[in-house]
Amino acid sequence: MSWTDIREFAVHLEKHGRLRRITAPVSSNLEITEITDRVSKSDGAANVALLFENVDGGDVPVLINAFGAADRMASALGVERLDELGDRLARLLDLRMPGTFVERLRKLGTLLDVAKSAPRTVSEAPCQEIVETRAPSLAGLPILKCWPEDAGRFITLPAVFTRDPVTGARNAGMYRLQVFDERTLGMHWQIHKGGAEHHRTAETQPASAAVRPPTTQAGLAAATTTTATTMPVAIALGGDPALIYAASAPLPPGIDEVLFAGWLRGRGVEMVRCRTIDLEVPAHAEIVLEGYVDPAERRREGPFGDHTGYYSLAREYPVFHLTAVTRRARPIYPTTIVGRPPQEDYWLGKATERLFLPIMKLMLPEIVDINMPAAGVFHNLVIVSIRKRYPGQARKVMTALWGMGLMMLAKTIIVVSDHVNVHDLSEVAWRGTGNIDPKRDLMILEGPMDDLDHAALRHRFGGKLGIDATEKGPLDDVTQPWPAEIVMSEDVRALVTRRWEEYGL
Ligand SMILES: Cc1cc2nc3c(=O)[nH]c(=O)nc-3n(C[C@H](O)[C@H](O)[C@H](O)COP(=O)(O)O)c2cc1C
Ligand SMILES: [Mn+2]
Repeated sequence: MSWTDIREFAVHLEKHGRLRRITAPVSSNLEITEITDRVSKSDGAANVALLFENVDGGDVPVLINAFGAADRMASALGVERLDELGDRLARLLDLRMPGTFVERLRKLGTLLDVAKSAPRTVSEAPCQEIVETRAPSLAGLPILKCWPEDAGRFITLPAVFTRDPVTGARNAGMYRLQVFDERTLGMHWQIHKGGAEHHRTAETQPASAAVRPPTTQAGLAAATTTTATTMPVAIALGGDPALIYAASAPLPPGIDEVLFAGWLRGRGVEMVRCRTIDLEVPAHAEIVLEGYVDPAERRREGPFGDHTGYYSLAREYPVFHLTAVTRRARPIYPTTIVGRPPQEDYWLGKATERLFLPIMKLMLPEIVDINMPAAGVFHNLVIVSIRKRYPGQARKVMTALWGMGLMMLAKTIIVVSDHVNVHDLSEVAWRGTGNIDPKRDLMILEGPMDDLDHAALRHRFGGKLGIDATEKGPLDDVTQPWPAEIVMSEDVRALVTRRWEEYGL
């Protein structure tokens, strides 16, 4: 099962009672946040996707919380359980691939390709039913102001497309965008991300080697205040859910999110050339913002109520200038809110956790399972279970994880033994505190920290905590005998089960 676009997915959700339409007039200013926050924090049938049909009296409906539960996130990616994805990826990887980890990853790129996942370029696209190049404007889009102290309105569920100015390799990342005015946006790609890497490369490129500046009249007019070294950027809203997810996924640099989305959905994503810049965007997007970033320009972005549950502070970030809006005749505006967990983004992260588990196992075969609980907002808390075979293995796993892609940003890693259910936080707290001697089992070191970590030693750098909460024994040079865990004998359990009725309980 795969989707062509977000509206097809929305129809599917509605048919299964997982989406509700709200026809009452609502405001994009805080009101949608409060409604969505309540819905996304509720359980079961009350947690539904929301389609607000009358926002600010305009005619662009707002779709939110479409991915905000396990079943909807799975269904967005065409499966019933998120674990199926990991299983699929594990099968893809289990070809007794020779070579180092990096070689295997490279091989992964070709495997995805072989699986007929490659994007196709089309010449006509729903996302270009309307093309506005003369006076492109964000006015009329129901972009949310999410929280009271936000610096303004923010686009929160975009796929931001860039190209490496030297190699031409594509990246698609989900980076929020602050509305400065109707044709200027803050570009919040954090320093560790793909878009920022392309941006750094653009900064070091001489003007002649740089990407082409906008070619339309409007684009050229907008570009006159900049140097020729502009970097084309396209922002897609909507499109196939697998691609929206892929933009949020921490793929290794060089692996194309569009190819990956094609693999997820079992057929290549249809892409179309932008009208004012040299980039391609998903043909089935609802709205596309074409434009460019001048590598030399920065502007204060934020504050923004973030997924940590706190406001991320205002900082200098690059600026996006609009050269065209292309869209459907009657677009839907897809968005999300982030804030104190759990919210919709938790489920996008869960999909990544389940999908990337086999890749982590490929590098660290002792890993059994992993959990990044909602309260840990991804980077604060990672719980991992391992089969321990030699001294120091928990520490090896922690340090390896800290060296693996965006896992470098993990603040706390708790390692437990293979039999521990990492998804049972009560069990993790029980064993994790009972099985450690803090003097022996804690490892504190320093490294790169998440951009949003407000408690770090300094911005983007700080301490990390590893906790070896595995059972200790001779392997760990522990001389005291380790006690057995309390378990009732099988015959008594069977007896009591058999006689349960008799007890009248
Ligand atoms: C709703 C949502 C909003 C996000 N906002 C940002 C953001 O503003 N800046 C950022 O760097 N990452 C943000 N992320 C995380 C990135 O999308 C994620 O790290 C992804 O791996 C980036 O793609 P890349 O690895 O190609 O850079 C957000 C994720 C989600 C789910
Ligand atoms: Mn990427």
